[in-house]
Amino acid sequence: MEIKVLRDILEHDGEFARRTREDLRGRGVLCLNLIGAPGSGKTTMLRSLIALASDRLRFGVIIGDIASQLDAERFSPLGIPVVQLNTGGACHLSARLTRRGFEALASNELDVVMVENVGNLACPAEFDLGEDAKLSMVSVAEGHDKPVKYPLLFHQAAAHILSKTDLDPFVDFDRDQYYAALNATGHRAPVFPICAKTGEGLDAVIDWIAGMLDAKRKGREPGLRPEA
Ligand SMILES: Nc1nc2c(ncn2[C@@H]2O[C@H](COP(=O)(O)OP(=O)(O)OP(=O)(O)O)[C@@H](O)[C@H]2O)c(=O)[nH]1
Ligand SMILES: [Mg+2]
Repeated sequence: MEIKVLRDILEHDGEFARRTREDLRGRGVLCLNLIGAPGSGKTTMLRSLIALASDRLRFGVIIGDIASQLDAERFSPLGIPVVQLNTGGACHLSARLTRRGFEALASNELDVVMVENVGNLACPAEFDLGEDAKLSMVSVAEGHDKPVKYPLLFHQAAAHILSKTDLDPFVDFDRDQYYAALNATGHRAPVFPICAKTGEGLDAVIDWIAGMLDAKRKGREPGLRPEA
């Protein structure tokens, strides 16, 4: 019974994801779904990256959290369109809820919508929101073993952000082991080490996003998502 209910929810949610994907394709907007643990640095990176790319790309942001508007408020100085979604307890964004965010952004001329999912490496990976690609984020403070423990996300993601590299000297994160763990998931994606505090590494992420947008607008969408 429980399995049937879950299947119904996922099938129904899939319809919202399909509609969102169609809308975004029609508008030529790229959507990236950023997934990482609580405190891994998602909002900090988005703020720094969007500020740095402001002369190249028009961003909108959808933030998912269980509660509060705190993250959305952090974008106020940037003057970009931001929507805060609260799941009220669910550990991931659903396509149905996220669609409300896309609808709220629809009146803006945008190039890229960044979705910050609810913080964790497990549940959000299970849900298609209609995005073009998922991004994984792990901070060096979390440990190099995360791809081993949460393989689905790392297998699916079209790029991997390794954040808080300024903390490298203070933690025992082993990059070789991180890359080995990533490779074991069968991922086919670039890795971007970044420090959102100093901006180090963000230019490469922006170039990658611009390339993804260009590919989408040229109709090369199927290459954006790894096969299941
Ligand atoms: N040292 C260092 N700290 C960082 C960096 N990026 C973010 N932080 C800090 O990490 C903490 C969490 O950052 P957030 O950006 O709020 O993390 P988040 O992933 O959005 O967190 P949730 O929304 O709660 O899931 C904050 O205190 C940030 O200042 C970084 O590059 N270096
Ligand atoms: Mg956040």
